[in-house]
Amino acid sequence: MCMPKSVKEIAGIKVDNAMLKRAYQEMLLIRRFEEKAGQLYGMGQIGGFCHLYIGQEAVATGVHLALKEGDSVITSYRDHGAMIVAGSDPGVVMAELLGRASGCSKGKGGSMHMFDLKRGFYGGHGIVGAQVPIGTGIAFAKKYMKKPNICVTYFGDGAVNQGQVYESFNIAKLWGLPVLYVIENNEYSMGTSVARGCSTVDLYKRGESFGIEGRRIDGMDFIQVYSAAKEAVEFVRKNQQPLLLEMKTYRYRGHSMSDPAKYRSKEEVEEYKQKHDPITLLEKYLLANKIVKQADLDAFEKIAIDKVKVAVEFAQTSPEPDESELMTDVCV
Ligand SMILES: Cc1ncc(C[n+]2csc(CCOP(=O)(O)OP(=O)(O)O)c2C)c(N)n1
Ligand SMILES: [Mg+2]
Repeated sequence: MCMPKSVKEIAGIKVDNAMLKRAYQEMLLIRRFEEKAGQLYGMGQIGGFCHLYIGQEAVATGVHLALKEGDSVITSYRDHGAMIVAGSDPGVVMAELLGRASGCSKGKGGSMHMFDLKRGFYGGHGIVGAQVPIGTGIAFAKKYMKKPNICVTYFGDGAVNQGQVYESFNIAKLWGLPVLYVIENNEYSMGTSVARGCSTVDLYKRGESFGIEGRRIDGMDFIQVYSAAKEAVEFVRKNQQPLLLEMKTYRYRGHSMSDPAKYRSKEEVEEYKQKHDPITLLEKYLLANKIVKQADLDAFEKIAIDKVKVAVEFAQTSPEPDESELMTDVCV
């Protein structure tokens, strides 16, 4: 069958030009948003913890674009990117960071506790690995209610050594739950490299003894991420079985905003930025395949910057939560 010119087949998965352009814009928006968040943190406008997603944009973007209406997502505290690509208003995300009442968690959750249930986003979890059984439970709910949906459950290379991850794997396989586990292997768990903290470093094999298949993907390359995610999401949905993807990625900034950065060299970070940056890689692909012109890229840049500006203005002009909210929405 002849494919329309704007649709390319990559490893059996069709990726159209509109999707590629959208992905580029989503990643750019996350990057500019996170850069601004880092700046505002430095100015003292954001309190508490703040874990930036810079460098990892292709993962949340590629996986999200492979989902369909009604699917759910749950992740760790490094959650701003997943919120933005889920379609949450960047203003509401920024307001949460600034602790304002108009934030997605009414300004009381902050960076680590973003939620947007309307868009199937279940957080934002500060306890390493805690989202894994919850995501598995969400997948159980989909199955129990006979919904044609799945739950994507992200966790880091540091979370792979937590016991609750393996309890979840067991139940997910035993009960045939529609959960896609995505390990975001950004090479470090705070200041501990995968090699220092993990007895086995092929993290995609961690589900094997439970009968869960796994694949390792270049998480810096949007097209690879999207293609793998599309295939995986359809497998999980159709077969009602869990699956594991290990996304090899990298974070450019510190673990959080207070990071002495003594555990890796400047050269290592620079190498990723120069050779593997997800936005630059897709940009080169778009230009080389004449999907966009430089003028389009300039326009995308302006759109992203303007959206972040509007988000910041919204956040900064929103009031802080009222004192009467001090004991609401919290477990006491
Ligand atoms: C159960 C638990 N242990 C320790 C911590 C402290 N802690 C916060 S983040 C983190 C590192 C997790 O690394 P990883 O899973 O690789 O995620 P990344 O930060 O790289 O996204 C640790 C140990 C915690 N929050 N929860
Ligand atoms: Mg990590």
